[in-house]
Amino acid sequence: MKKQSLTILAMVCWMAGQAQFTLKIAGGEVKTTGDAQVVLKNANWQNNATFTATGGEVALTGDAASPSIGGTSETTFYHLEIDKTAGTAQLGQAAAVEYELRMTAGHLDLNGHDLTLGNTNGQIAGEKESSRIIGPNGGEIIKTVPLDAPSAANPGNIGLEITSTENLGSTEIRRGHEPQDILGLEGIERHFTITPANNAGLDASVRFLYFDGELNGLTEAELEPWRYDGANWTNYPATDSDPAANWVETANIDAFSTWTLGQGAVKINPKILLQGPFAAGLMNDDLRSASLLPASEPYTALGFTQVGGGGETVSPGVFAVTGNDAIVDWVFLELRDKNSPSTVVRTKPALLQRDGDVVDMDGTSAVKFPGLAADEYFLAVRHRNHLGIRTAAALALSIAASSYDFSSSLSQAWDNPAITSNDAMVDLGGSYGLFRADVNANGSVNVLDFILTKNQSTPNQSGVYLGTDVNLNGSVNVLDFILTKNQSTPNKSAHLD
Ligand SMILES: [Ca+2]
Ligand SMILES: [Ca+2]
Ligand SMILES: [Ca+2]
Ligand SMILES: [Ca+2]
Repeated sequence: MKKQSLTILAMVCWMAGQAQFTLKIAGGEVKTTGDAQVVLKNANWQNNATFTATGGEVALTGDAASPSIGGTSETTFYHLEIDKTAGTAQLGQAAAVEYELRMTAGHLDLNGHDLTLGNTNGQIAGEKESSRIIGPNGGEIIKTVPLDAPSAANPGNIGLEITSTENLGSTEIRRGHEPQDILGLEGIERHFTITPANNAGLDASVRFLYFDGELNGLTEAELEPWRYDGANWTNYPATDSDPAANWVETANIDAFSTWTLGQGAVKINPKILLQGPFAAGLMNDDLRSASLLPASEPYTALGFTQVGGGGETVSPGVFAVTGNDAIVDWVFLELRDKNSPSTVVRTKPALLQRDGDVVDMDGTSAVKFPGLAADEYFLAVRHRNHLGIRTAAALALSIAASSYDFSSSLSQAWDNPAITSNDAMVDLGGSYGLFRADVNANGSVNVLDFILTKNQSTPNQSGVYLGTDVNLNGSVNVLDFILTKNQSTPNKSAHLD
C-alpha cells in the first residue's frame, strides 16, 4: 500500500492551550491524501483556513476531557476517528465526514453543531454503547440519500431502517439527541427528522435503533414510536420491538416528519350501551347514516371539563363504516385517581360502535391515553344526554389494552349508596346501559330536561345533532318528549362522584 504523507502547504502551528495543545491551520491550505494519518492526542483541531481531504484520517485520541474540532472554517474530513480512552470529543464548529466517522472509543458530543455525512459514501462505523454520538446541547447528524423502494435501508448507519415500496426520492435524515416533549413527558435522547422529496402515500415501516444510554429513564419495554407533524404528536403502535437488541418498529406510515420513541399510551377497550338508541342487541347509527355526527368532538363545546383531552377529530372514512362496528356517537371517557375517584386525572373523547365497543379516533382500536403512566385508575364513561357511570374498582391499566364490559351486569358500575331513586344503569333486557334523557348533561333527569325537550320538539326538528334527541335518530319530536317525561318521573341521578 502506497503511503503518503500529510501535505502541508500552509502555516500549521501547535499552540499550548489551557490544558491541551491545539493543531491550528492558520492560513493557506492543509491536505491529507492516501493513507495519511493525523493523530491528535489530547489536542484540539482548529481550522481557520482551508483543509482538503481526498484521503487520510484525522484521529482524536488520548484521555483529556474535551478535545474539540473547531475553528472559523468548517472542516470536511475524509476519515475521522474518535478513539479516546477517557473524555469526550466535541464539535466547536459544524463539520462533515466524506467517508467514515469511525467510533472506536469514547463519545463524540455534537455540542450544538451539525455533522454532515458525505452523500455518496459518508457513514458512521463502529457506533456502540461505549462510543457513540451524543448531543445534549443540540446539533444533528445529517445524511441525504436517494431512496427508491428501500428495504430496511439504514443510510449512513444513522440508526433507523426504512422500508417502503415507493420511491421517496432524495431523502434527508437528521438525527438529534435532545429529548422531545411529548404531551408533557420526555422521550428518549434520540429523534429523527426525515424529509423525503416524495412524502405522501408511502405506506412505509421503520425500525428505530437506539442505545440504552439514550433511554432517559423510560421503561424500555414500553417504548412506542411517536410522530410530530409540526402541530400534533401521534402515537404509533410498536408492531415489534427487541429491548435486548435495542430497536422498536412501526408500520403504516403515510408520510415522514419528526419521530422519536417515548412512553406508550395507556389503553382501554370499554363496552357500554345507551338506552334510547339500543334495541335488539345493537344501538342505531341513525346520526352517522344521516351524516349528522360532527367530525370534531362535541364535548368541549358542551362544557365537559377536559383534562389532557379535547379537540379530537376523525377522518371522514371512519364514519363511512357500516354494520356492527358503525359509529353511534361520541362518548366521553375519564380516568380517575385510584385513591380519590372524584378526581379526574385525564379525559378523552372517544367513539361508540353499534355493538357497544368504545374505540379511538380510527374507529376500531382501543382508546389511548397518551403519555400516561401505567397505574390503577377508575374509569368513568359519560355521554352528552345519558347519565354517566364509573367502575366500582380501580382498573390496572397499561400500554397493553385491557377490556371492561359495563353492559354485562349491573354490578359492573359503581352503585352510589346515596342515590336510591335509580340504579347506576338501566336493565335493557339482560344487558345494562346508561339511562337516557339527561338532555342538558347535568347528571340528573328531571323536569328541566323534560321542559327542554318539550320546547325543542315544538315544532318538530329533523336533521339535528341535539341533546334533546333522546333516541339519537336525528329528530326531536313527540317521541323524545314522551321518553324524557317518563324518565323524569321520578327524577333520576347519575351514580358519579
Ligand atoms: Ca436494551
Ligand atoms: Ca365492535
Ligand atoms: Ca339533566
Ligand atoms: Ca329523536
